Amino acid sequence: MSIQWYPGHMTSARRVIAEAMPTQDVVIEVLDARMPHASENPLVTELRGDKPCVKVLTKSDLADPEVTAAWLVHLARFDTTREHASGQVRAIAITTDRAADARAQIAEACGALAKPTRGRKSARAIIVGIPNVGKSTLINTLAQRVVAKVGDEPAVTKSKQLVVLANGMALSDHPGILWPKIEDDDDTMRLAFGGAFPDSALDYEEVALFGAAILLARYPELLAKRYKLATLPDGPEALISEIGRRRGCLRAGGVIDRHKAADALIHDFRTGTLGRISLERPEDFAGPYEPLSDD
Ligand SMILES: Nc1nc2c(ncn2[C@@H]2O[C@H](COP(=O)(O)OP(=O)(O)OP(=O)(O)O)[C@@H](O)[C@H]2O)c(=O)[nH]1
Ligand SMILES: [Mg+2]
Repeated sequence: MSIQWYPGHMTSARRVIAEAMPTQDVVIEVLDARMPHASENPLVTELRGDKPCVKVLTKSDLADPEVTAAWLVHLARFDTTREHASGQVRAIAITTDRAADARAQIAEACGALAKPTRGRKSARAIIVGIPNVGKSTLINTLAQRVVAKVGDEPAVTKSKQLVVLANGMALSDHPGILWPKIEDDDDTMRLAFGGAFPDSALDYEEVALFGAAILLARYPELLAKRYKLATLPDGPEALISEIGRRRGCLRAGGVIDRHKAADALIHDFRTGTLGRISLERPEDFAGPYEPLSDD
């Protein structure tokens, strides 16, 4: 599935981020804890260059805790976006359900990496990432007041927001950015399943079938529990049909409304109603994710 969605404000956001980057002391890159690989934007990697970076795996309340722990170990050992291990990258996992913990972890990680430059007393940090990942929620959590509008759809933030925290750190929030061509189809589908693109840009059924395959393979017990299935359907197509039957997604004549059934599954995943689910594990990846040799 290719996604035809690259709103104009993303082009200007990219320019604004590029212009701001030289004066930043640390980059806060917000990733989706359910898919830290798919949600890592190569454009952010390119724009941040050698700036110290805190990778914040957010929405960890929705992700499988064991898998998140594995990602943190993985990301702590390697800066996955580069060829060489780097001391300039730290990874933490947070959830807005635990705001004080989120504030403490970010303060600690930024404090360790960001040294204020150019005679300033406090550091400057820039918050970047893909759409709908939780950037503005994070800036509000850090500021302990509402400075940025948030919403459960992509492209809520359309322009830069600035805030100075109680500790003096200056933070900027930016619109979510994507990169013009997402090379990997599976990455695109994971991003779609998680809500990084507007629903109008999606083929709901295709996205739900993709998610259903992962859930059947990795979280069958959560599916069985949520949809009260004594035996699991033998494939994604059959699962969507069964969800349609169970949830009463029917059209005239008793025909299953597959679009509605797909919508139900996507909604149950995104809201956490199905349970805590990760779509990716570090061991799913080779290439740049291969352990680096010590020499
Ligand atoms: N469960 C859960 N939801 C979260 C968390 N952080 C953010 N959200 C939700 O994620 C949705 C998107 O949050 P935003 O902060 O608007 O995301 P954003 O990255 O600023 O999005 P854009 O400005 O559109 O790029 C909202 O519905 C938030 O309530 C979290 O830690 N856990
Ligand atoms: Mg926002």
